[in-house]
Amino acid sequence: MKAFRSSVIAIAVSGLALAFASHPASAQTVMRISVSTAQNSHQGVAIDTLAKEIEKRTNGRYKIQTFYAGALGAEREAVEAVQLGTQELTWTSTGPIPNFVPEVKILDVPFLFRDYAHARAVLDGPIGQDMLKKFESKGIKALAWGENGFRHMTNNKRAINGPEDMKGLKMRTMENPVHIQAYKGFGIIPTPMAFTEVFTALQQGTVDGQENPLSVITANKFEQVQKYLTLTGHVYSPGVFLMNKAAFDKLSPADKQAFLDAAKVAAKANRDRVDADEKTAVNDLRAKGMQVVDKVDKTKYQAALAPVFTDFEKQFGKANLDKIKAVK
Ligand code: EAX
Repeated sequence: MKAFRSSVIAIAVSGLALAFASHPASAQTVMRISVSTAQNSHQGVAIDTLAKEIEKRTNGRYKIQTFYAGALGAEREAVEAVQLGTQELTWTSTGPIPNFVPEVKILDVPFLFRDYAHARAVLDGPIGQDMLKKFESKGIKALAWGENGFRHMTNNKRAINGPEDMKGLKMRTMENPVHIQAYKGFGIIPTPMAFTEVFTALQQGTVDGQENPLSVITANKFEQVQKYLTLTGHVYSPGVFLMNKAAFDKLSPADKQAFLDAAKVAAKANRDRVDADEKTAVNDLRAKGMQVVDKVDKTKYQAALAPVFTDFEKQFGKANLDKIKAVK
């Protein structure tokens, strides 16, 4: 019985060896991708869809392992790892990107985009597509723009009914110089920190508040540690699918196309989930006890940033800002 079993195993093993020897192309390459929020979120949908589409389009020759909630590190570490090639792929917000690709900074300017349709048109059009190319000289292949969403203010101190109510609030911000400069303009005390530390910082009162899109607020259950939400929509937060450039360059032309096509499908799924979250999140957060200010006069918030905008026009060029604003 024992002898029989081992000969069956021996046949199976030699059959397997033969299969690999005669079809070397059937060997599987495993790659890793990460996001900073939970799997059940627009970011989880983004990388789950990318993994599924790449596997499908390469007949399983590429297997993408997915990691959620900063399991491989926060966004900045993930971008560094992709640049070094210790991790092949990541989905990140543009929070940490200015430190790697300064040209992308302009997208983080507050009140630059009117609405989701405008932001998506800019990113999918020549301006956004040219920007994706800027990653290449930094050792990164940007596969496609994804989406994080329009950011809103939450805090534990008071309802924000106008820009004056933000004065003196200690708010966690992304490690993004454009955001930090703008939020100082609001009178906020910015405390940059990695996303993976935010929930605990809010819980322990290290900061009074934070700002993030509805999709991020709900996926991370910030309603458990934040009382007030105001729908300021003060800045659009892009997402982007990144890959180590050397790993991308090693792909065959057909596989390169498969990865790029997969990223397009994943970006659409990512945006569709943001759209779905936008429809349900406010009711959901109210039901869970958050006090939500949803009537917001955005012109007041913009006016509060007038001196900052003067500086942004110098930094980025008024013509460049106008070019983005003019996209229909
Ligand atoms: O997952 O760091 C942040 O606030 C970003 O929005 C991040 O993508 C959240």
